[in-house]
Amino acid sequence: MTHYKSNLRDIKFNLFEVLGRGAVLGSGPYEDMDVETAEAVLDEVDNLARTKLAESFAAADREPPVFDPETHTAPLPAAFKKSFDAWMESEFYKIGLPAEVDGQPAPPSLRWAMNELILGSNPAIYMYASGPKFGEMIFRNGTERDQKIGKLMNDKRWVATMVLTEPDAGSDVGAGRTRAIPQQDGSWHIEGVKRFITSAEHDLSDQIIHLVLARPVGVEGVGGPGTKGLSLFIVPKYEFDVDTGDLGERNGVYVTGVEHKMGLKVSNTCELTFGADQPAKGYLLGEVHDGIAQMFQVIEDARMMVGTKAIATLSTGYLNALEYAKSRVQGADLVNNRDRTAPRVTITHHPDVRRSLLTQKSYVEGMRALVLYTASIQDKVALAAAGGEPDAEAEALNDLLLPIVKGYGSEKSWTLLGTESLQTFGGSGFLTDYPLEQYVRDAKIDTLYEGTTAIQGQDLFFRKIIRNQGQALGQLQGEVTAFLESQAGNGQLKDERELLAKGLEDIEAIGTAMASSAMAADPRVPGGDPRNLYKVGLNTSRLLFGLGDVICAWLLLRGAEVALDALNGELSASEKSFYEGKVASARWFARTVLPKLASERVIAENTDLAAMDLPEDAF
Ligand code: ST9
Ligand code: FAD
Repeated sequence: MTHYKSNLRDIKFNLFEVLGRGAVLGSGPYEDMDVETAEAVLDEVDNLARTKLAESFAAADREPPVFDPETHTAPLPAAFKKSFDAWMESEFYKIGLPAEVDGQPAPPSLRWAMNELILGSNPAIYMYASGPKFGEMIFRNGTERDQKIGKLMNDKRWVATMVLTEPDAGSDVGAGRTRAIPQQDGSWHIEGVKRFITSAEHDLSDQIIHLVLARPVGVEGVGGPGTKGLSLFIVPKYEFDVDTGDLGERNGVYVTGVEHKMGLKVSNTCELTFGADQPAKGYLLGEVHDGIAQMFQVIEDARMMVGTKAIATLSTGYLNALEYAKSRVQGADLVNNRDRTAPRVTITHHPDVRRSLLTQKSYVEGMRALVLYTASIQDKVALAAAGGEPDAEAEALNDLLLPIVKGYGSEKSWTLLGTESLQTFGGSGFLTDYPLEQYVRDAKIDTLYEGTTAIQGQDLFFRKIIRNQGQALGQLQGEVTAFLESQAGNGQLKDERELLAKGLEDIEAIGTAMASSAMAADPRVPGGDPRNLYKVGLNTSRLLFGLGDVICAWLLLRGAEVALDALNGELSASEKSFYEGKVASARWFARTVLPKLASERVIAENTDLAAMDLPEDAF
């Protein structure tokens, strides 16, 4: 028995019963991946995740890698390497990679369903194992040379990194100072120090490919200020032959420190120094200066990964809490609590524990539905691209959903893991005997990296709503409204649909208040004052969380409709319980989460500038 408790039944429910993924499997670009194969893949990955992958989760936390400054190395614990090898040897990491890099094409929805299982059981494995996925990105954007590199990254199982952050450039990536100096032979020398780089040193593969944002110097027309002046370079740990992958000289990029962290300790977070004692040779990706846009292809995938990781952790946190609650006997039933001789009961009998368990269950299921719904939109994007006619609407909807998956998913998961899942264990939750304390420590990072929650909120409002002129949001509103106007649930979800309608109205009002403030900040309009933009900034996280709540409620109710239908048929006892649980989650979420949006609306509509007017000394 390992720490990891998966919920494959709910994953399959979303994929096949709610989102109808059967329609995309087994045809077109996914001809070789039919429903039966996809289910078998999920079963096997689930089994692997619960056993070999999860086995080293705690051990690797207790004895994390140690950095040796003499050799610039930070080898990983043997137990973790065993888990990592089990994953790589299974070759499931190839699922979802295109055929061009020797992958096994599959719809993104299957890939993210599978990813939940790895990210829930041992998330660092996923990170070290994503080199081939980086290879896809290099292949997609590259010259012939780069395409060979992209393919080698899969064939040789090389590990890769994304290298943006510097000591003075975190959220503000455009403040980066790392330089790239052009060389006669067409390569570049990279100089500078990057910070917090995941997977930049380890002993899992003989090569590491760093994808580095740096500012070219001395070349006319490129290398200006901000993010737009950054270009993307492939910087290998070792020089190599692009045809054979044979390694050559050590390149001048060295890890000069590994951070001591609160959690996710087996994932090495490194300071990376370029060109200190010897040149760090780099190759411009695609031979075009388009660094930030190229890097965002990686970031988008990584933001989806972080949200999925967070939600996967909450899921196993909840299932561990549920198991504990079913066996922990403490106190008498509330209705007998004046009777000192009343029998003691398991804590699942206490209303407050039930409140907590249902809160965990409904958020987990709502957010899993959010991840897989977003992945199903990515299926649309991928299918349209494969057919040669990009689907701009689906792309914009995916863009809109990504900050919600990442920002809402990570904040809700990390908070609930602490306030509800760990809490269910009482004092035992604080001990290392149970996985909860590690889950809380490991999940906190999800609100920080790949853009903090504040950045996700701003991305949502300014880029995904305002810049998109509300089109993707309108598309989503249309879908929710269509559901509201349907007879979903055949009368059995009437109250919940009303709550959803009110929630939708409240979130629309929050968005409208923010849009009005944004307009009132325009100095070109009469009375326009740029300071009104602060009112928007005071509400971007509120909008992120509120919209997340509405989307999760909608998806949960869609699931409840499917479950109610299923409950009309002949079912085994366990299936009956499963579907009853689905209806209960949706009802609970609608009744306990959505009404809170009314107060969020009042706060948003009454936002003033008091917080911004307050002198710093008064804080
Ligand atoms: C990190 C890694 O934290 C942690 C875990 C690592 C684990 C690695 C392993 C797993 C990864 C697996 C990946 C596999 C690869 C998959 C590939 C797929 C095949 N969407 O608004 P502007 C672009 S890493 C798309 O003016 P500022 C766009 O080009 C560190 N693009 O921004 C835009 O131009 P335009 C993570 C976007 O004011 C341009 O940027 N660090 C988006 O200049 C400029 O935009 C962070 O995440 C978007 N949402 O800069 C930094 N947004 O407008 C967080 C921007 O013309 N900070 N672009 O289209 C931010 O995101 C800032 O808002 C900022 C601001 C840097 C963008
Ligand atoms: P800051 O940007 O200094 O932010 C500090 C606080 O201010 C935050 O609360 C933030 O939300 C807020 N804030 C900042 N700017 C604004 C704003 N404009 N509006 C509102 N609030 C704002 N980076 C990589 O390049 N590659 C990696 O592989 C990588 N892996 C990482 C792994 C770990 C374990 C960690 C801790 C970090 C990693 N990072 C990586 C860096 C990570 O992406 C950054 O830490 C993150 O983007 C935040 O930057 P920062 O830490 O400098 O915080």
